[in-house]
Amino acid sequence: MSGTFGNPEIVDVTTDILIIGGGMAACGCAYEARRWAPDAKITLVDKAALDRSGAVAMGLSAINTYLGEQKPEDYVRMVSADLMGITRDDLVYDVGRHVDDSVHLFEEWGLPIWKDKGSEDVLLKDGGKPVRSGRWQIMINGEGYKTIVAEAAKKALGIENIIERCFIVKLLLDEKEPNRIAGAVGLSVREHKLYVFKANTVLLVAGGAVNCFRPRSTGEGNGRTWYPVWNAGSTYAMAAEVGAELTMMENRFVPARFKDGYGPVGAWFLLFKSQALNGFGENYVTKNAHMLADFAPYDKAAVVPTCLRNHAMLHEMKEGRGPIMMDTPTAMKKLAETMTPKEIKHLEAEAWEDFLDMCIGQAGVWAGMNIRPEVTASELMPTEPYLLGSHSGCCGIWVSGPEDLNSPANWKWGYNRMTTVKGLFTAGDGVGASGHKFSSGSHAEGRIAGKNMVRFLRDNKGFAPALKGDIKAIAEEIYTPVRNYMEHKDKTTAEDVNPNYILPRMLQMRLQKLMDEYVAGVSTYYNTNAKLLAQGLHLLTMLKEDSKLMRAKDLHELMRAWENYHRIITAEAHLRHIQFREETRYPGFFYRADFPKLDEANWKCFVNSKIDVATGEWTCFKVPHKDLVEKHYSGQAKH
Ligand code: SFD
Ligand code: AMP
Repeated sequence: MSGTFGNPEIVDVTTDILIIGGGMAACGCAYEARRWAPDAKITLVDKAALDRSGAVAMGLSAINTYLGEQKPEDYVRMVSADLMGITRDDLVYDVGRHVDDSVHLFEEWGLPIWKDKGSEDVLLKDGGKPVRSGRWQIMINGEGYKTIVAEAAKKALGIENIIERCFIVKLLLDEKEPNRIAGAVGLSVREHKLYVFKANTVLLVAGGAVNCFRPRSTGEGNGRTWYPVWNAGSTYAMAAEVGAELTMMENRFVPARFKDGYGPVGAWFLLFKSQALNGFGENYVTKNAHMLADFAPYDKAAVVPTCLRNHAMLHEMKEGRGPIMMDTPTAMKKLAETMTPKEIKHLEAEAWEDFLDMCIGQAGVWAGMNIRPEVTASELMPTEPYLLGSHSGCCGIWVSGPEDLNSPANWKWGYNRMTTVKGLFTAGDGVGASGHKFSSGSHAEGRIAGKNMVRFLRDNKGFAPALKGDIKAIAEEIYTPVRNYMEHKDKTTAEDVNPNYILPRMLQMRLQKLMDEYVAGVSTYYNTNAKLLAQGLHLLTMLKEDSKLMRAKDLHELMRAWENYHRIITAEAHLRHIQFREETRYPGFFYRADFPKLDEANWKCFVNSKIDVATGEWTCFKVPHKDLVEKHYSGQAKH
């Protein structure tokens, strides 16, 4: 039977390993799981097309985690300091010791990696020396990065095991065994089909959360963000809804980016050695160094933590000393001093290529505004908040870690990278309390998860998943926005204006407005307090109630509706965690104005949370933190 709009064909798929998402972590898992389980059925499902889905869609111009001669211990120190002391050393170390192997694979698969003079033709794994932009970062020609990584995943799984354009809406638990994953359900965004997956083990790697907050780009610029718009918090929301424990959901990333185009700054700061200045030409990080001492010892980290750099920038903006400018002309002039005219031309080309490789819109802004970086400085801005666990942020899901690192018992209760729901694994943006993995680390972590899922599969061979819940009722629920539309569309002469339903686009604006105003978005300079949060939660609860009234006039809008639902749940986790943590741990990312200080005595701990699946009740609680690697905050080590 083939489906019609509103009455989809139900497609049943039974598999051993189900991978939800098609990004860096998913591709890593596909590759590794196939190596260890050549005969297992492995199915990957992506809401988009694997070749260009996820954060690496446009490509990237650097791989931000490549250790080379660095020690994993030092990587652990850097990550911990950048995230203000609260990370899981076991998970970070584990990424550190495995990440280079993924980068070597990328090179083998055809990714061009910049090399120092003299080792141009030597592969990294054979001792080739990469061009380092920073201590941890290496430069690449990466516009084809994602297609290259996806190709290997496709080859590993076989195209017949990859389902594209299918948006997973919810995970399903097992009917017989409590707290045991059994499958997932998703809608095709191209055909009238609803997919019902049964699986022994599931990897949930649907990326971070974008567009929970009102973006700076509104009106004609709406739709432009730094992180990918199609990562809608599905990872956090779907995990939370089946009772998986979340961790550090109060954390967020507010990147400093080139204004309006969201172009990344890393290459400019690290490779081109450019400085960011206030409107009066002052280096605000040096100038405001005394302010950062309020957040000791982290101000003495070898690299000033990302949030503290923002803190210094925001101070200038609030005091009226904007705009913040990236001084590209001085940086390029300095570099050109020792260059031939041909090399200077090449440098100018690299300045553009940095954006053409990963953020084409920024090159568009430059072209449209007559900006030549060697002549004109460019404005920077702190963006709207993003929720993620793989870049310079660490919100996510609480997972079991490696067994061999002498970590506390409650950090390694099960299989490596398994969540607190049996059989449900995650990686990349999904794993909390361990940021700075970036593209390479997310791939490596996907591989770690994949290998352990194969072990899990072997140990649970006899398991026959039985889905909890009535699939007919679930299908009905998923198609509610379609019913809302069908039932009410003729009661109006203007399809988009109707008292009986709300457009997903409108609901999204309502969510973004309340998150912006109450939960420390850009309009309050990232400030909030207990009163604002309580009001925000009230409004969010009302919004959640109204979300049942979203309409979908086509499959695309149906996906939009469910993306928004995932955003709401993710936003709620973020809000509740911020409410719970009574201190300002990440100044520059957000401020609890009623608790403006760092409080090491009471809050040097993880904040975890969990939804009770029976009652829907959400609780937050403290989990003790421990350093496994000794930390130094001398400020002496140089980047
Ligand atoms: O310049 C569903 N990142 C950078 N990493 C680097 O190594 N170097 C850089 O240069 C980096 N920079 C950067 C980066 C990202 C972006 C957007 C820009 C610049 C502009 C970060 C990395 O890209 C990032 O850390 C990893 O990609 C994270 O990997 P992962 O696997 O956790 O997420 P993903 O790749 O976004 O994939 C998510 C997938 O899930 C799918 N999906 N599928 C089914 N159902 C659902 N409900 C789904 N929801 C989502 C997506 O389609 C996707 O396939 S720089 O700024 O520093
Ligand atoms: P970004 O382009 O901001 O995403 O950063 C890319 C990489 O450069 C990440 O590893 C960042 O931590 C690092 N980075 C960016 N800006 C700075 C800076 N001013 N100082 C040190 N490291 C930075």
